[in-house]
Amino acid sequence: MKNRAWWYQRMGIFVLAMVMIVGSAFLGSVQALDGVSVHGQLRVDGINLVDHTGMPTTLHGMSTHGMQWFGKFASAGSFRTLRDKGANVIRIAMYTDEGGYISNPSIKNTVYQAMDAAIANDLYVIVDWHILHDGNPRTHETEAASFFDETAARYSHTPAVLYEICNEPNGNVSWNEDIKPYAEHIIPIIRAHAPEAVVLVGTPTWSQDVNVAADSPLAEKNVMYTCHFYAGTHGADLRNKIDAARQKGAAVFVSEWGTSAADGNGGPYIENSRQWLDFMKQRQMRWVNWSLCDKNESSAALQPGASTDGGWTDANISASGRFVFSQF
Ligand code: DCB
Repeated sequence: MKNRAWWYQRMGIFVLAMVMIVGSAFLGSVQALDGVSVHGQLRVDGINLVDHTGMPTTLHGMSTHGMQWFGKFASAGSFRTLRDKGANVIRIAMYTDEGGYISNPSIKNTVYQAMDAAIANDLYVIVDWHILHDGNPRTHETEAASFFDETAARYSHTPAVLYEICNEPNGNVSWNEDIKPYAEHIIPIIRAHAPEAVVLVGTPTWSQDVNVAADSPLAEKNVMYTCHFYAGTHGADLRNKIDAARQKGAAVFVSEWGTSAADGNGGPYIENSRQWLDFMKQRQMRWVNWSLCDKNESSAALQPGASTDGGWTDANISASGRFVFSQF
C-alpha cells in the first residue's frame, strides 16, 4: 500500500513533467513565430518596417563575413542554430572587390545556396552587394544591374528576401550624384520581378550619412536607408544623425554593426554596444551584427576553428558572439 506522501511525490513529478513539455513546445513556437511564415511580406510604413498585418516588425540576426573567405559558415546548420537562439534574419555579404563577385562571378552560386538555406529555416535573408574598397557603387553598376536582375527573378516567389544594393559607399562619393542615381537604376530592375521587396540603400561615409539621404529621399516605396556602426568608434553623434533622418521621415535600418572598432577589431566594447541596443529598442529598430565567422578578430562571433555547421558550445563562441546571441 503506497502512502499519501508517495502519491504526492508522484503527482509532483507528473506536474513538473507536464510544465516542462508544454513550456518547451511554447518556447519552440516562439522562435518559429518570428520568421517569414508568420510575418510574410514586409513593407515600410512611414519610418517603420511592418509585417503583412501592419505590425511593426524587427529583424535581428547575423551578417556573414565575405562569402569568398567564410562562405562555409553560411550553412543550413549554422542558420538553424542561430534561429534556435532567436535570430530571424541572415545577411549574406557578397563582396564585390577583394576577390569577390567582380573577379569571380561564380561566387553567386555560394550566395544562392546560402539564401536557400536561410529560407529553408524560415529566416529572412538580406542579399548584400558588399562594396567596400570600391567605394562608389557606380564603379560596378553594370554588374550590379545584371546580378540583381538574376537574383530578384530567382527569388520572386518568396517574401523572405530583402535587397541591399550597396553596402558602404565611401571616399569620393556623393548621395545626389552617385548613390541616388544608382539606386534609381537598380531598384526598378529588382521591382520588375519582386514588386513588393524591401530595398536597403547605403549612404555616404560607410553608411553613416543617413541624414544626407533623408534630405533628398528616393521616390520609390519600401526603401530603407542603412546606418552602420561599430561600438568602439561610433556613438552619440551617429545616433543623432539617425534621429535627424527619422525626424525627416526616412526609414533607417541597421544592416551591419559590430561590437568592435570600425576596423573589425578591438574591444569588444560591450557597454557601448548596450547603449546602441537600447537606443534601437526604444525606436523599434533592430539590427544585423557583423559577423558570422571564426576569423581571429574581435567582431567575429565564433572562435577560430568553430564548426561551420552550427551546434556551437560556449567555448566555440567569442566574447562578442556570446553578447550578441544573448540579445536576439
Ligand atoms: C565595414 C565593412 C566590412 C568590414 C567592417 C569592419 O567597413 F562593411 O566589410 O569588415 O566594417 O571594418 C572588415 C572585416 C575584416 C576585413 C575587412 C576588409 O571585419 O576582416 O579584413 O573588412 O575586407 C568599415 C566600416 C566603417 C569604417 C571603415 C570601414 N569607418 N572599413 O567608419 O571608418 O574601412 O572597412
